[in-house]
Amino acid sequence: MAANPFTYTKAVVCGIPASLPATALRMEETDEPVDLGKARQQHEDYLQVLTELVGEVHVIPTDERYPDCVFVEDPVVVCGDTALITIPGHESRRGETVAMKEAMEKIGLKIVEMLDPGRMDGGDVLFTGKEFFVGQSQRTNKHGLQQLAAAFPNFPVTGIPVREGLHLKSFLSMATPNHIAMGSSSAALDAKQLIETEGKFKYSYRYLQVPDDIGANCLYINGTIVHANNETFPKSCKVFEKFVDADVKAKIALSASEVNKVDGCFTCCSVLIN
Ligand code: CIR
Repeated sequence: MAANPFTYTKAVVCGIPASLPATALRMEETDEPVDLGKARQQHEDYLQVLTELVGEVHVIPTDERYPDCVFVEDPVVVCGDTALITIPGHESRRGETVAMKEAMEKIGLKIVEMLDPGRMDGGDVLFTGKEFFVGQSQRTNKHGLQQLAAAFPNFPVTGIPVREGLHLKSFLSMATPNHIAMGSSSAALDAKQLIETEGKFKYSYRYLQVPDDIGANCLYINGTIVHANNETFPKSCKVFEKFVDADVKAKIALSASEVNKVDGCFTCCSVLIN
């Protein structure tokens, strides 16, 4: 029997390199520098929560050559027992795939490697448990989408243009097996509309709309939602706090304020494995 897609037994993470504050990629230059100590503390808290929720957490050694290496979601897409090693859309991130492939092999997953000219960041891949939605962004192209469809032939795949924001999951993520958490930007609303027209399982989704796009990025792990806390996105946090659903046993609020400054969020800092 196929595993429940939202039941996880393992996670893969990577620490935060000292090179992140000065050299991680960012869409917009902000005045606010990343506080490395705070970023590492927030990541520790995140790791602790993951360990409590999934049990087994594999840590890829931090690599100073790759300032964005903490964002482990991007060099791989895992579904069931298959790991698709991507070719990340930004050149500076391509070397991250070497350590990721080793980690996936060690865990015993079946490896499929993306081929040129495919490009994909895992942050563009939303798996609903029934089908994939793949952001067509600056980082993920149609060849990447086609190769993902070939790697996971049991699931329908639909492309969603991402015209604003970095990735599809910069404004959408799964809050329960049936709820898609979404932000309130026009990009988020357009994506929802496309899911409602093109999604093969469009009638099975409900939406949890929050005011902030990054505030919509959450994790749903073994019945617990991990979402942005009151300090980072107070209005979105409130929506999660009020949300009640039979599939939600618990909620944990965390801050990812420092990685948020370089366009990172909760989903991007772990790879979850059934
Ligand atoms: C980047 O631009 O690649 C990183 N600074 C942020 C990547 C965030 N990844 C994700 O949301 N999946």
